Amino acid sequence: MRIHSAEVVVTSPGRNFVTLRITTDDGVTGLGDATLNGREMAVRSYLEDHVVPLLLGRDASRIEDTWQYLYRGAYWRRGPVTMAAVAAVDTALWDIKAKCAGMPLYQLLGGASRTGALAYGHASGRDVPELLDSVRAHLDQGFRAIRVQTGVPGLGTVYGVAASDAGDGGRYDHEPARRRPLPVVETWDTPAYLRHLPTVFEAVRAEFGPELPLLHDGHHRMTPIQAARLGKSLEPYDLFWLEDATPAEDQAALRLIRQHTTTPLAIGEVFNSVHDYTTLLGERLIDYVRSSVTHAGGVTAMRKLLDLAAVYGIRSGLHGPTDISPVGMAAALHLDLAVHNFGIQEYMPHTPATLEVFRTSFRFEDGLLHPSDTPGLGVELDDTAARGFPYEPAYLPVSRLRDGTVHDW
Ligand code: EZ4
Ligand code: CO
Repeated sequence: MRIHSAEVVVTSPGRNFVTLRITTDDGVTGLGDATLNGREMAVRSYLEDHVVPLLLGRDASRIEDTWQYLYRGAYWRRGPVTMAAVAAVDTALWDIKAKCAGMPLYQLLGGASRTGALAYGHASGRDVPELLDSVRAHLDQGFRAIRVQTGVPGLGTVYGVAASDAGDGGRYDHEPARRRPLPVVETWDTPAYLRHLPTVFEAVRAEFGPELPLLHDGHHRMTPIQAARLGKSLEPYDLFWLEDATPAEDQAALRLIRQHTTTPLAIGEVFNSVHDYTTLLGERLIDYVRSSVTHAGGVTAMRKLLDLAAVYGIRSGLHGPTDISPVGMAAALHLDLAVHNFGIQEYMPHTPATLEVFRTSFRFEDGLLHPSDTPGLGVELDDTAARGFPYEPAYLPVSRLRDGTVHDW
């Protein structure tokens, strides 16, 4: 079974997605997600100009060999653009292999280890009353674990907080509301955030009790000692995890945080290689691995990363924002179901327009996600619908401190 063709589809049903479709000479198709928020066209070029020509005529069944060929063969290895491209090829080939086997992908990964993947939803509010309403709305939607983000007194728009409660329980999805060809600038103040956040968690625990798993994303804003202090001050509220407390590329920073707090730590959504994790895993400096199939080199690489994490008792918490396409989400769900060291899965439901383009079969029931038993990944792309949503340049925001200094967003 040879690869007959491969094409890149860029579509923007409310936000941009990059998808690779590989077709074999006997007409089997596979999809892979290559979406890199704000750098979509770089991945499209990498695939179209440098990868697709290498794929034509290759044996579609040789997934590991193709991964190594694209990774080692380029000489210039790692990096988000390269690894999103490699991920898309790898995921599409797994989709093809599972379709040919007539099985859902999770069966090829060892079969189900659980009935479904515990998902967490994104509650947010500009203030505490709005946040509590949003938590309630998410519980009503069936979520059994909740990420908590709020505005900070004195600051305007803050990461993770819905700009308005548009009758949907404060759904956070910053990009579609704020699309423009230049990044917007947000003002940030870490001391104000550190003073405020423990009072938010105190209010949420007082309202919803001790059992509900609560998560929080620090989104790379703190220094190690600030993160250590936040972890300590949140200990009474028993977080499921504190995510991205410090900029992720400084693995050694986690040593300092770990010395001071028992709040569980999660990191890795911006990582693209197992090599980004070696200190973190080997020294047990984190509790959850946050990478996505889309950005970390595909199903093949993510499986290896999770198996290495398992050696150290570290669990998965795969990245699942709306800028992971339904194809990337489905790939995550097959791994979530199969690996022993599953922890939790982030889940931001995609918009109806996105689900018109990507026909999914995964389901969300009683707080758990299941990839379905459709052979392959269980997602198909509707080309006609995709063509109705052309690419629009859109960027993530940029942070500046009150004195104008560029900060981590
Ligand atoms: O900001 O995916 O935990 N989730 C996150 C996301 C990221 C976006 C960046 O494209 O941090 O909301
Ligand atoms: Co995050």
